[in-house]
Amino acid sequence: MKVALIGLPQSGKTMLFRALTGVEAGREKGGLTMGTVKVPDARVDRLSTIYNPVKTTHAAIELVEAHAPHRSERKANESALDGAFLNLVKPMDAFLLVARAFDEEGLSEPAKDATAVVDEMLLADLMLVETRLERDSPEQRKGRPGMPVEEREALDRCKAILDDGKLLYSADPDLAVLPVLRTYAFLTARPILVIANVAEGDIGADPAAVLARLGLPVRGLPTFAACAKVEAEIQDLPEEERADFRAALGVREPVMDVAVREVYAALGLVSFLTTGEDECRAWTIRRGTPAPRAAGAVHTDIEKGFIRAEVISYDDFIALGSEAAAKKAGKYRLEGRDYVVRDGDIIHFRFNI
Ligand SMILES: Nc1nc2c(ncn2[C@@H]2O[C@H](COP(=O)(O)OP(=O)(O)O)[C@@H](O)[C@H]2O)c(=O)[nH]1
Ligand SMILES: [Mg+2]
Repeated sequence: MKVALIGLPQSGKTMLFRALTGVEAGREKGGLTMGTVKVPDARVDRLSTIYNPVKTTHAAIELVEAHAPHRSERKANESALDGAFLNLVKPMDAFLLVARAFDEEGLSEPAKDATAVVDEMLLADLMLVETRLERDSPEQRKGRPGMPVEEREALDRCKAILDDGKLLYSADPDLAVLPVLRTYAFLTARPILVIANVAEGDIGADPAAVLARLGLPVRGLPTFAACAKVEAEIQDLPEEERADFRAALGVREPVMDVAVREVYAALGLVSFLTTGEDECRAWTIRRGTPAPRAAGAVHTDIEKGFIRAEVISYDDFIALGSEAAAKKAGKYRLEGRDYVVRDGDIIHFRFNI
């Protein structure tokens, strides 16, 4: 999964990148800063203490900071999202929109800033739809065949939603993932989560009250508050000291946990687990993924040569204490190609190459 940090310049994207990845500077690639967010999962930690494997690997989300042009580099009336930026964020699965809210009372305008960015995204989508529909008009086609009917209908529906000022994903999440629309890579067809980057003084406060004071949420988008600076500083501490610091400062939940949970929820993601003496690991898949495709997350050879999945749910495994005990209790299942993998399944794939 790929998630992009977006937002106006100076909103705290780089600071939040540090807070979410724990690294000072990500890898630079084509105008993007890239890093990984470790998906917190107590189940992996617990399995690791049981199997004592050589390696323990959490699921990971790829995080990218997309540098929009700096405010001072933009001319008046110029879009906050230029063409280069739009192309860079096309491969993303979801967006974390950072809104600056850490200035003295009244100086930050997070609701206005977030709305401005979302409106730019909506406008970019609308322009794309209109261009494509225009090109498909009989006058422009001059006898050449038009686009397939279902594509045309999907685009008409997109146009109606965007004309109405609504985001594609919020208005119709099923339409947003239609295969005929995939090549368009509409920005608003992907979930947008807003993070209000609040001041230190707001850390311990009631989140609902803080958001209400800031005029958030906007456009019904899922929104949470975090202080990127403090969370980044906490990441610099040794792991065993972090919880105490968070408690002392009143941080209710690390921004990493909140962000990962929200991204998982928005994208319908679940994790399955693999165990062994070599490695205990969590893997991310979309809810509803059948066993062979889940195997493909581990290795394409396992998907190709898939025979069966040996499955124990994590809860059964922990309750019964061992694989042998789970087998004896009938909680060890052999599943075929049609089996839909569930969150927390511990799986051994049987395959031949
Ligand atoms: N007080 C405070 N300052 C912050 C916070 N987050 C970012 N900043 C400062 O705001 C400026 C812009 O932050 P940066 O992360 O570079 O923003 P970006 O342009 O969106 O990547 C920097 O000087 C940061 O130190 C925060 O939570 N609190
Ligand atoms: Mg930055």
